[in-house]
Amino acid sequence: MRMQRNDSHIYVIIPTYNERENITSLVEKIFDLGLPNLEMMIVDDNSPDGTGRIAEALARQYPIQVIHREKKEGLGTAYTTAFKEILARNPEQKPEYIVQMDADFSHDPAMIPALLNASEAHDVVIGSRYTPGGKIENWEYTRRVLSKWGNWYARAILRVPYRDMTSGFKCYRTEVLHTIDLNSLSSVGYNFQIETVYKAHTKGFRIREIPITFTERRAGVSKMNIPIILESFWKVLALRLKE
Ligand SMILES: Nc1nc2c(ncn2[C@@H]2O[C@H](COP(=O)(O)OP(=O)(O)OP(=O)(O)O)[C@@H](O)[C@H]2O)c(=O)[nH]1
Ligand SMILES: [Mg+2]
Repeated sequence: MRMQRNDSHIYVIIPTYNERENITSLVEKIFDLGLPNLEMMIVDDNSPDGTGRIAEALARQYPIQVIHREKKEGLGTAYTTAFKEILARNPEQKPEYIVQMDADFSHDPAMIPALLNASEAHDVVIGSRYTPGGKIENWEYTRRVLSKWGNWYARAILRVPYRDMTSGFKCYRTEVLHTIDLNSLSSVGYNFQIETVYKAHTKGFRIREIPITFTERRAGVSKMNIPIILESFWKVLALRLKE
């Protein structure tokens, strides 16, 4: 770890919807990493399983801010809500690192230091399943094909070199979030990931992929559905046409 990072703040944002089985152990594992100046934001959409209440209990023990939204409004707006909160706290644009990850242990908290290290020389670091060394564990065939196809489609249409545009495990430097227009991010589902990378790319930010092993959720229920897939199909086209 180099000096620069030791005094800068790290935010980890975790959106949750019905993650009761995962949230406590995930939070513990992240704080057990012992990273200096790490703060967490959990954005919970009034999860019927009580994840929001568990998060509040955790916030009494750890430096966590819980943002409660009234109803399920999608992953994309959960992130932009947290991004805006972080930017509002940091009007001078001090160097900060903003990590985003899923609550379901698909993203291994042990990889957070690697994302942060790579962020010293890059503005956006993507934890990538499709970069050499990256892996996917326990994904059924249809999910693999869908993800591969979605990434191929985004790469081809948007003409960018990144292999894993849909990854939800990333680290941004503050400048990126200050520069891209957060109000223009409109995706509800995983297309949000494509949008953020693409906007950072068009602004000329340095983007790097590092390999991760992605593991299918071990508990809880998937929120993947047909509308989310369709959203990505047409929003990628729309992004390209807006150029
Ligand atoms: N606040 C909020 N969080 C959400 C919403 N939808 C999904 N999430 C969270 O976003 C993360 C990714 O969602 P997942 O359900 O894991 O989506 P996925 O990874 O595509 O699908 P599976 O892993 O197969 O379930 C998880 O932490 C979810 O709890 C939402 O509408 N609001
Ligand atoms: Mg998941």
